Amino acid sequence: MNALILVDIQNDFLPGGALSVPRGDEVIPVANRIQSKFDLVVATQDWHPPDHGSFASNYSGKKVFDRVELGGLEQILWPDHCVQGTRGAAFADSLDMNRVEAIFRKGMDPAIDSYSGFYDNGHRKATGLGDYLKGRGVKRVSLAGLAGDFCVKFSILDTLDLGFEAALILDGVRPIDENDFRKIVEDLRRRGVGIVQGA
Ligand code: VGL
Ligand code: ZN
Repeated sequence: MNALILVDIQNDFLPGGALSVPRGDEVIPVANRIQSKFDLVVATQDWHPPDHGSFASNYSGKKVFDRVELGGLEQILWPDHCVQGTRGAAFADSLDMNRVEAIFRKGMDPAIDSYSGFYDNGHRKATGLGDYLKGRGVKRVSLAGLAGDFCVKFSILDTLDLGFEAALILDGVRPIDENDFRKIVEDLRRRGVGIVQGA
């Protein structure tokens, strides 16, 4: 079984969104086109309460991209994004969701962030995605979505930790920081991740 995970393809990560990823909209046609190549398609959804501890707005005297401690871990502060029930948290309008069999939400606990679709950043609680994929007999997991240097990166690292083969669909990903992402891709390649083109 080959699975595709569509990572956080949500309005707030698109141009014009609250935490926009440069050219983030360009992942959508790729995500739509490649789905037919997979036996199983799932999606992750960043889904924060308004009082989430990763939002700079919830601290006095802190601004976006400052760092604080959250859940015993270093936390980058973000603009308010993907707030539960808002349009920013919804999947991109043009993203084809018909073949998506399950959606795994993350980031609900105000006291810890969750970049990976599998676990929170402290690896304390699982979302259920790993067990779901194992239960479906998945061996190889391919990932596309946003943002390449955060949620896609940490989801791929957990994919490997859980013993799946992993592939990064390079043209189906956009990062917040291009320079960071180039290094991340090289690191993932060294760890055995397949770096592939979806197109
Ligand atoms: C993400 C920062 C904060 C992501 C989510 O989806 O990459 N990045 N929350
Ligand atoms: Zn978030």
